[in-house]
Amino acid sequence: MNIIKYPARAEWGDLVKRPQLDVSQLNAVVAEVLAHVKEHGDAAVKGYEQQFDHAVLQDLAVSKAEMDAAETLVSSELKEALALAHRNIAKFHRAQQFESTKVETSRGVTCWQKSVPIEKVGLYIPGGTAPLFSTVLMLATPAKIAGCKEIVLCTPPDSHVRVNPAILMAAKIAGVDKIFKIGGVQAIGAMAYGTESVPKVYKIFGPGNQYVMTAKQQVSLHDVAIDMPAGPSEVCVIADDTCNPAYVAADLLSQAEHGTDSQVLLIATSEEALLAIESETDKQLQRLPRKDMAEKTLTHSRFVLVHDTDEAMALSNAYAPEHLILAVEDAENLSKQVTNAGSVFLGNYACESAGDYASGTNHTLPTHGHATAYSGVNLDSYNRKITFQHLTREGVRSIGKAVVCMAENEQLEAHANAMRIRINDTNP
Ligand code: HSO
Ligand code: ZN
Repeated sequence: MNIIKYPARAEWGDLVKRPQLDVSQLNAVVAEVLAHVKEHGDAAVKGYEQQFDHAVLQDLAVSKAEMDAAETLVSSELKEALALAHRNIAKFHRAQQFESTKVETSRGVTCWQKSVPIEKVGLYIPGGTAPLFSTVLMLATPAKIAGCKEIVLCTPPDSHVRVNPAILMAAKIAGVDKIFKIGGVQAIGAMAYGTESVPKVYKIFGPGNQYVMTAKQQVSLHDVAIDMPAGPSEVCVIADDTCNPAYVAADLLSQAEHGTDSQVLLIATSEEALLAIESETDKQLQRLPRKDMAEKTLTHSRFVLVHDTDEAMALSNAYAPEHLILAVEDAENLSKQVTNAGSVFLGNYACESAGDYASGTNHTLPTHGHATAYSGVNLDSYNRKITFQHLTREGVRSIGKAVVCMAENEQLEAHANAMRIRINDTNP
């Protein structure tokens, strides 16, 4: 890790920078796959599955028999853990329901909003080195609570045409309707355009590698909405001398094991704590099965020493981390200063893993500094707010003149007329 002591504010810009991914080469490859899926549907998808996942598929959909088999393949301990996580995620997201209120803005003019679920949503769950079945719960649970009518899930099969049973089990618990054995760019294309087997959806959610990210970006230009721009996962820990260095080290490593492009930033207000965390990190690293990956991540991680928690928080806000852990004495008080972060963990006991799996908050969060403007996935991500209004005759009297005046000044005579005809109507 790189230790940086008391950096001047002028150096912060470099400290909070993420590596810029050059996707320009990917763009052409991704565009070609997408175009092919758009034109040839299932046949193209099956071809790419053979090419990229070495899976020869007859049927793209996961069958009822495969769903039933998953039930027997997953241990009862894991099933119980999934059920607990699902309960908490459901409880937290159910509490996000929108209450509509009718507002009389002028006499006779009533306006209101209604939250209406997106009818068809697509969820992408990557395969890769760690099959993230927890992400199935994070994406499908709020979709179900919002009332999305069709929830489609795509995930890559292995070369034996099987999908990880824990992914299927999580999908079953969360109530996903249709699961397809499709990965990568072809999955994004299938959900964006629709094929003979895969329904077209209106919004695509979920993480993925650079190819998937690029595909989501491309389809979002014309065809479908996406949850958010995504990038490698990140954690920032602010630690003072009351922190437990072993806990902090464990948190940093839990992020580091995600992938070599993961971002790990420690901001400590005490040199003693920083050094203790560093040696704990080294110690715990040796025992990890994914040691090589975590070790690589740590080579580009930053351990920064600052003067106090105010300065630490200012630096964290400039970084806008996906996850922020406050391992400090008065975490609640310090948390009031958070302006940019995806999800915040308060105190020595709130580890990121709690939120990754089972506390109830969503783990699909903005990375790459997008926490400055984006929220993580939540119930609203699956809804649109449709506005409604009703005007009475009195309403026309209240705002009619203003509408006509503004329309005339914008030189939109037809707009003015639409109101004028109502104002002048003596026999409504
Ligand atoms: N930390 C990841 C989510 C995750 N961790 C899933 C383990 N499984 C992004 O928030
Ligand atoms: Zn994680």
